Amino acid sequence: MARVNGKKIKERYHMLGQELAEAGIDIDQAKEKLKAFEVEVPSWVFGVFGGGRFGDYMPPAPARDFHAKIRDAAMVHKLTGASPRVAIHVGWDKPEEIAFEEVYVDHFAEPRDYAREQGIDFGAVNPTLFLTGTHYGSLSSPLPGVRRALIQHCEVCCRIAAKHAQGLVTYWLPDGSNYPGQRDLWQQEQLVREAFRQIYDSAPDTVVHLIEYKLFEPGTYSTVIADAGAAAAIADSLGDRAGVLVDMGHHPFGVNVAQIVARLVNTGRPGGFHFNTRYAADDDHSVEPNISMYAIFCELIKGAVVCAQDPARNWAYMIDQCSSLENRIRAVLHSIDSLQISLTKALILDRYRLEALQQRQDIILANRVFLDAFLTDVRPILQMARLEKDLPLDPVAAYDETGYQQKIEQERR
Ligand code: PSV
Ligand code: MN
Repeated sequence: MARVNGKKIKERYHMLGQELAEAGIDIDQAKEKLKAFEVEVPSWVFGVFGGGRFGDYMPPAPARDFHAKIRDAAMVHKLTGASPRVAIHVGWDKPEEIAFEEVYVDHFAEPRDYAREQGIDFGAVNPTLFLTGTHYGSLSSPLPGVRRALIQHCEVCCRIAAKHAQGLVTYWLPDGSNYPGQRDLWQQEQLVREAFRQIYDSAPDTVVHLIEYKLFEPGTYSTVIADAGAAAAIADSLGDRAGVLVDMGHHPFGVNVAQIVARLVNTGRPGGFHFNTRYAADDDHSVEPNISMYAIFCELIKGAVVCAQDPARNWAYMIDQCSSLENRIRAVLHSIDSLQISLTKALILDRYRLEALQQRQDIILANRVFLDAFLTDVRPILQMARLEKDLPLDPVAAYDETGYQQKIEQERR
């Protein structure tokens, strides 16, 4: 965003407001909803990972311990005012503590307090089901000892979530197979269901469980929870406090994610969304304000699970991106900016007009009305919201001015 002063922003906001008022759209209402939007950032996006066949390149200054990840997440919130929670990955954030026993629960009190001192809190709790011993799978491992240990790990995570976070646990399983015949597919599914049953039944009843699906990884032939239907079937079998977690990157190309969202919202179950851009049929890239993101927000708004009047109805939102080449903090700030743009576009959609056209099966006009909002430059609304919240107008540019990057590059050499 170009540098503009407060007076200019107000003028632009006013002009856009007048234009949209003619279509019956209340720009102030859109702005207030936008201000209420919150998205979590994951601790792991700031941490040490990368490497592979191109060597060990990592963007400079990865956070090397849990506290550093928390400070990076707090910096993101300071600049955006929109990410007041950091999602944690038990066993990854503190690799020395995989947390198989009850005693670990209170080990998370100290970092939680540290997060609060930095101005943020803990969000979703992620068990780590893909570390040592899980090369044949996690909750469906053929090794009963591995299954037992990981079920206990999930149980501990549920207690951490209930006691030190928001009561939300999100699960991603690396379970699948590489060749036909390698595993009994029926048995794998059964084992996963039994494990979830045990975890759900033993969890404090304030805990909400979201099950994430992914087309592949690491299994290249089969994946136990490969799609929304598989995740939903498990969630349905558990109870009201279980739902599906959609990750934008986890679908084959061409899959209509907005439609999946519509279907899931319509079930009335809890849900969540991990944002990124699906370029690689995986979850690597920062969010861009593209048509898919806009269409997804349109469904979330229709279902009143984003910026809801009753925040308890909101789905759980998190950015999940890998940032293997780009500066991580900048990349996350860019994603939040992109999400806010997409959300704002969806907030100014002329729904009444669209519904009328849908009723009449007016294919082209309905599409044009849908695109009207998408093609509108909504940045005056976003800038006005930031101005009112005393936030930098461009979080990415503001980050570069903080000197934080230079500081961490020195400290984390
Ligand atoms: C693996 O694909 C993954 O990126 C999932 O999306 C999880 O949400 C994340 O890792 C953390 O386990
Ligand atoms: Mn994810």
